[in-house]
Amino acid sequence: MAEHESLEFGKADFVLLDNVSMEEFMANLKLRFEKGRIYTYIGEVVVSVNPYRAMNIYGRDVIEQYKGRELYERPPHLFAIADAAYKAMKRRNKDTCIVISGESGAGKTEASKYIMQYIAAITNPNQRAEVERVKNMLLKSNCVLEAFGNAKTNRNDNSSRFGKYMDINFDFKGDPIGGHINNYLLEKSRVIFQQEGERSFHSFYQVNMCAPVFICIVSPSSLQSCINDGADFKAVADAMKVIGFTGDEIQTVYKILATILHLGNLTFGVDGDVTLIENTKLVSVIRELLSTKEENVEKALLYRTVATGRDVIEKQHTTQEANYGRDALAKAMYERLFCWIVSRINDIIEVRNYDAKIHGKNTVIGVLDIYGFEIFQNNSFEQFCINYCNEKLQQLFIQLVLKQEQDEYQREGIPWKHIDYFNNQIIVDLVEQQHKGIFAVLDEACMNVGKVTDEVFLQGLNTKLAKHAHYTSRKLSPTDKSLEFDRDFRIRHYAGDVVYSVVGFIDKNKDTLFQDFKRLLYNSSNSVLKAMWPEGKLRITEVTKRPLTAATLFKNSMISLVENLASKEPYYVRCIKPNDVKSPLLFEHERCRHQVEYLGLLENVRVRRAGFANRQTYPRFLQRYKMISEFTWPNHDLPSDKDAVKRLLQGCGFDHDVAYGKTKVFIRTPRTLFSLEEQRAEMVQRIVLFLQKVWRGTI
Ligand code: AD9
Ligand code: MG
Repeated sequence: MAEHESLEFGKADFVLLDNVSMEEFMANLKLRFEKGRIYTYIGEVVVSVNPYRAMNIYGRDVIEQYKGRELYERPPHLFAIADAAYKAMKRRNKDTCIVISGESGAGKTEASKYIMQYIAAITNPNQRAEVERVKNMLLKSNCVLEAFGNAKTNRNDNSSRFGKYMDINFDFKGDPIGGHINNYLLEKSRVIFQQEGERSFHSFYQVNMCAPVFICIVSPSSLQSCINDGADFKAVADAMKVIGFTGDEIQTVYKILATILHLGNLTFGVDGDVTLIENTKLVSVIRELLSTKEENVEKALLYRTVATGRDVIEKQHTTQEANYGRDALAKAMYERLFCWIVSRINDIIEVRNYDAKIHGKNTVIGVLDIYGFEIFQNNSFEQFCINYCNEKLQQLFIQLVLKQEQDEYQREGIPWKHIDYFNNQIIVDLVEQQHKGIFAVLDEACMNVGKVTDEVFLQGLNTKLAKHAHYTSRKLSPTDKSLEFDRDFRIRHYAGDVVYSVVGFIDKNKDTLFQDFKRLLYNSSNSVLKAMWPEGKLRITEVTKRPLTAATLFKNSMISLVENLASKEPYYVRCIKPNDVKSPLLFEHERCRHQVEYLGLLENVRVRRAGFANRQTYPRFLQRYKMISEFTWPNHDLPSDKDAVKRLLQGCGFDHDVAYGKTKVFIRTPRTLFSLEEQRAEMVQRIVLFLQKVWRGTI
């Protein structure tokens, strides 16, 4: 509890609430939001409410206040959690991670940037050039990744459409010497389709505004936005240069973006039974952008090479197939571009510092900023993956927050008491379980030799999951009004019910890109583009392996992400979105209550409190409270600090409310802590008065 946080701003830590009820929790959250206190603790977890306005709390002066301090010495802040993660890493040589969660628009990405800025600001006191370079790269990479991986959605003007986990590596001095970014499933379908009111990725608008040389054509209505694409274009171009992208590479990036925009305008028609491209001029433009031969572009768009036994034939597309192929090409080129950008950044920021290798110590802080839970008007395969990802993170939170407590009580030799909570493992299993899970049913449907349709997949779900408490569909619940169409199924997620349309699941899962396109891009004379498509080297007869499906790839990447996070010491930021209209003034009670509920924050407080509301090491406890006891002030003569703390608490009559661990004293109820704080404040007051009198000469 921070002394300078007066009650006017509510309780700085929810564990200090008089009663742990939803009403009290919400009243405190609201009061703090209205007073501009957007951060509140639950022990070491930071609860953050998106302020939707610029806050003057991230400057150099504030950073200085948090540097090297303990969590409770200052008002709750992201900087305190960043500092705690940094200190744990440095002092105890531990890998740590900061997991930021919350629904779309709750403030995760902003939080992750402030955390990175803080870490950059407090490290490298000796201004080593190599470390400065690394820090600069890490910060600049955000700007580039956001341009290519974020988009305006109906929930957030700058919504992350990919998951990002960034490791920052530190040397033995605690200075950043490199990093690595893992990216997770980009929502590439956005390249070809956006729901009403939404945009494609920022990068397209930036290049369209600022690189007229490529004659980009985008329908004007989709350009309307409050986002300053012109200024962003410049910032991204500068960032790419600083990071070390070559001129050729940057040009290729623009060319790929332009190609994708042109592909969007390409239409097919029929003449008799021949499929043809209607706007052939565009083919020339695309050819030039891709540095390939004109007839190759046209051929790849209209024909597919297929191997039948030993024969290789060219099969003409129907217009439907041609449309499908064009869209798949646009999506794949963008996804490949995005992954290439990430890998280029990784090449540049990877650990190269020899110091670290000599000293053998290289610790890591990981920062996870992933797409938040989302419910749209239309929810498809992408929302399904995003929401599954959030289920996994919630599961991790449940396990680790409990596990951490358990570990600590065990370590300190204190008995542990179990607290009930909703365990969302059942939903995680519903999605990822082998043979029976939704991903397994989807993969099975995709493997069908005969009819492979979304309906077959839905039938599979209905058969296998008919009795599952968290699954239903129109077929299973025909009278349910929320299930409007036959194609709908509904999942009861930890964060709410989501109706998914089955349409497109099969295609998106198979994620087929005709080999002809891969060959086309590999055969480009632009070496940067060519390098992005190494598999284009294979001849059609050499392509035998069935690639892993999108669902399997995503599932595997989520499982390894969670394993990775679980192997580190985690710190949590739980973000809350106060309203749906981006207002800095509105605290929509029901909206917030729902988030508090599904994030399990109340249970978090209970777990934290049922054990002990507060714990402090013996020396730290003494440092703070020794002035309230004659046995410890100004110094004690007992054999150990632990004995001194015991003597102090017995003297105050609090002995019954505490437990003495090996290195820490555990205080059960917040009242005891309040009381200690009050006695301390009283003593401070008395000392101040005394000193004033001495100073005035009245004593
Ligand atoms: V998503 O899951 O990627 O769609 P996020 O990442 O949770 O979502 P984001 O950080 O992008 O949300 O925040 C949304 C918007 O809220 C930002 O663009 C800011 O306008 C606003 N925001 C969020 N946090 C802060 C803050 N600490 N101070 C001021 C903020 N504005
Ligand atoms: Mg985000």
